[in-house]
Amino acid sequence: MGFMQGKKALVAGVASNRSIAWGIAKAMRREGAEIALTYLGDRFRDRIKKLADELECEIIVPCDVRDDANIKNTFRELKKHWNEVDVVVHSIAFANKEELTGSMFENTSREGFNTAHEISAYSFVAMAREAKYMLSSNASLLTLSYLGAVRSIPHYNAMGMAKASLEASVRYLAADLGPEGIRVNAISAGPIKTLAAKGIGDFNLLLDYSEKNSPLRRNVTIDEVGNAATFLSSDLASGINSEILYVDGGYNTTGMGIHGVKNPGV
Ligand code: 0WD
Repeated sequence: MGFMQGKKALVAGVASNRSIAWGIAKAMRREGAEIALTYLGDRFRDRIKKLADELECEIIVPCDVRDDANIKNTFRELKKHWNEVDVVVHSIAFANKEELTGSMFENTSREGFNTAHEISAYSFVAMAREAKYMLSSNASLLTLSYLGAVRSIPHYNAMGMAKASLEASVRYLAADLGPEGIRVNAISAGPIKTLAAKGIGDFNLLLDYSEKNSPLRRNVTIDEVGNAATFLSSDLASGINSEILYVDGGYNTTGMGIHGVKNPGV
């Protein structure tokens, strides 16, 4: 019997079978959880339906987190199937591709800054607020961050600032919801080739550099992030709250890369 047996988990942010959210949904299902998925819009529906079938997941709800009514509707739909929800996973981020390149100083517009923060950080708070009335007494909320929140990473730009805000929101949500037994954590994942990651300038260089310089000398997989997310969202992690857990092979703890990059002209 898996250690998520009896848990009900809503996973938001599956865009393809390469998504980190997909790694998380698969791992939670393997450990016995029932899964519900949200998808961004009609364009994704058929793809998500196929993936949902693989997890015997019957609840798929459209949700564009830019719209409060969409978020409200997600939990209204969920309530038709489940009385309570034990786990909410937020694996969503967006920034304008044109601004995920070059320097942050020169290439961050007011609109681009706002968009990145609204979709990648505020949406976690908005989802937590709407989820609240359905959360079980020892529920867990989880979001996905990246090292760019706490270090400058070439081309990550406004997304780095949005991730800093997201990590702060983990701490504030944890403080607000902790008294009710609800835990709020983030996983800061190492770089993984997904649809969203392709939008980041020179992402292949970043992958190559972290593979060569992480203590494990390799990048992590969505399955490894999925396993860590499953642990964090389960009762095995009942004492872990307001934490940013790095799943990056130890890369964030290194002070100096020992291998160069293929093209050092970043
Ligand atoms: O290297 C990486 N891939 C890392 C990703 C390293 C560390 C963290 N992360 C984070 C991302 O910043 C994000 O928060 O993990 C989370 C998941 O990202 P992912 O799995 O890398 O990317 P992807 O498979 O593209 O899923 C992100 C999805 C969107 O995909 P697209 O490709 O359509 O942008 O976020 C969703 C969408 O499904 N999304 C939205 N969902 C609802 N409303 C919205 C929106 N407005 N915008 C994007």
